[in-house]
Amino acid sequence: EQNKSPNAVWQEVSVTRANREKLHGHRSLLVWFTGLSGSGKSTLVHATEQALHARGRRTYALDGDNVRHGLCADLGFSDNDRTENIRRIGEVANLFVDSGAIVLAAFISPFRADRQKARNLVDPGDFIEVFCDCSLEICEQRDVKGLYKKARRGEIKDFTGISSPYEAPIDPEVSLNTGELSVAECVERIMAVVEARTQLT
Ligand code: PPS
Repeated sequence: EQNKSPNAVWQEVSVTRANREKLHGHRSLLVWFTGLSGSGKSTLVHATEQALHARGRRTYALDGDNVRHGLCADLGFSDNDRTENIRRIGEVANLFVDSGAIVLAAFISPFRADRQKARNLVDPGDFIEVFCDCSLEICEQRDVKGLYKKARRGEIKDFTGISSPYEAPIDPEVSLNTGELSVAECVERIMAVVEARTQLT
């Protein structure tokens, strides 16, 4: 990315991420949920956030539909706009990680290279990719928002899985068959990985 503010100097901080993590009693982390529309990303983000919150963890959830009303309101669903969407979200998520929060991000994020860039923004080990692995058939059958029907009718162009690609993760930290597992089972698996990674040493 071209930096258009070459004269902006980096301001050193006096309260660090490590200070904040100590105050919170746990490490911060970025948990990145990826999958087709209707694969359960938002449901799992919110259920996991509740479980973490109940244990006294500092959390923050970033969700596709919400972010697209503000931070990314100027972006659509072309390949370039999706890349820019994920770039901005990665940067924002990184700031929240620095604030000491366990960040839960729910975005289709269909391109492997874009997810890799988000991963590279945080320290190694501070990124957990959760693949919400649900077949297109099941997502389309559920069609919670009626978007697949519209996409099939040609009323939405560039729709993921129909007229725009989805590149599945190759080696995600957590892979969940969300077409078969219950929400509780999924949350249990996510929590096991998240809780292990957020222990302060
Ligand atoms: S991306 O690809 O990561 O930039 O997408 P994201 O920001 O997660 O936004 C996905 C939600 O936008 C709605 N929507 C679409 N999805 C896919 N393709 C097209 N063309 C599209 N148009 C609108 C849809 O509600 C997605 O929400 P989820 O929660 O994934 O179903």
